[in-house]
Amino acid sequence: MKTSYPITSKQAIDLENKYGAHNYHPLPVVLNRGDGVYVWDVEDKKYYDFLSAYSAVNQGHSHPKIVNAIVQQTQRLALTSRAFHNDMLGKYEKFACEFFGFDKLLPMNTGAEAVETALKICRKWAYEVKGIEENKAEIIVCENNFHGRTTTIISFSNDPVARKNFGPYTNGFIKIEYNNLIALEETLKANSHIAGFLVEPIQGEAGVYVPDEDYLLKAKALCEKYNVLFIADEVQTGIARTGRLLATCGDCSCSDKNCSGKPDVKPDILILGKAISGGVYPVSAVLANNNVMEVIKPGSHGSTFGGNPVAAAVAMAALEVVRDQALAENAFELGQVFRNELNTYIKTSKLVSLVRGKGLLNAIVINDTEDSNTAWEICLKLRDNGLLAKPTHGNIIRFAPPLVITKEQLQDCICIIIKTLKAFEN
Ligand code: IF1
Repeated sequence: MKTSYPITSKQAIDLENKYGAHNYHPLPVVLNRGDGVYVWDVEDKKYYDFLSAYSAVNQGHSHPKIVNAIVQQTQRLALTSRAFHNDMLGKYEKFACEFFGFDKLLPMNTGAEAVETALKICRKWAYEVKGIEENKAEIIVCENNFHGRTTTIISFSNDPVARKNFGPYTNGFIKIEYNNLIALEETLKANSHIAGFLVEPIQGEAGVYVPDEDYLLKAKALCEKYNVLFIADEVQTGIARTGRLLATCGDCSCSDKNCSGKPDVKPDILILGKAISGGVYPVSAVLANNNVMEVIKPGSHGSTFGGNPVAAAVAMAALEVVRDQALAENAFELGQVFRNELNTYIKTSKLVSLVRGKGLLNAIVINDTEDSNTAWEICLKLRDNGLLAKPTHGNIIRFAPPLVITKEQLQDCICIIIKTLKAFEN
């Protein structure tokens, strides 16, 4: 059967409805082309992409350097499995370790796999290095977390839709309030079996919830005090999205010429996904220093596709783009422009109660109940006006454009957003 026939939006949506599992509720728009900050639908209407595939396309759609890397490498050698060496993996591991300041990298494919990998490493470290009695290790996680969709990860989610009827669940997790250092210390003090603390530097799915300024730093200090691994899930916040190379980075080179570019709050285990590939291919990674990563031995973990030569080539190109195009600095500066302009509008608005975020990971909160569909209605109007964004919960809209966006393009987008919001004021 021919698969390259032209198709209307309606036909494409009908096909997905009939033949696809109904695990999503997408905005009704059917895309078939992308370039930089823009995407086009099948009727050739052009949009600004303000989701960036949940921050996977930080480098912009079809970045020529990344596309070139995937094409060249795929033509030469695509997959060997880890039963044999390939000539790209070691180069990539060295590049990424130096880029982020760690001793070792373990390559996987998706964010959830990388989170699972981090949890396994953490438990193994607890038994073999910290000396916790076997099968007794506990990992502290936060309420309203989002770390992926596997059985173990949803076991410690408190989203009823993500969890319900997928039990029995995996044991060994203790949930505490996010951004609450007292709860963290009390839990660490009360329990001698704690192996690690898994945290998102900013909670994305929870609605771009930014913790207090010193939260991560103090949480890391508490982990050190109690000999517990600090595990940062930077799948969404990492790779320049929040105006730093990592959201756990302290000083950015944009504001301080002497900035080392190294994270201030250095995680014991760093989890990366999404934009480490520039969105052209699933690539994820777990980074740690030798004292932690050396618990992993042949046979204890792996993946058919993890560390394949295409992933290695793509990830190196994607990270080079972040560095060479100064995407962290651009996200830092334009993020401030975005929040300033929206704050000016919000002062006069009854509809929008606040804007929050860091760099170009931002969200507005609509003055309505969580189960309302106002945010959805606004996103449909934004679409009509040429900008694609997606609600998280009924009253929050996330705004996360590709980081290659220019100031002029951003100003244009701010106009679209404010014009659209004004139409909902009454
Ligand atoms: C979906 C949100 C974003 C993540 C963090 C691990 C993963 C994710 C911090 C897993 C994935 C996604 C997946 C996406 C929705 C989404 C999301 F709305 F849920 F919060 F990005 F904003 N850690 N996040 O954010 O990575 O296995 O998907 O590669 O459709 O489920 P994955």
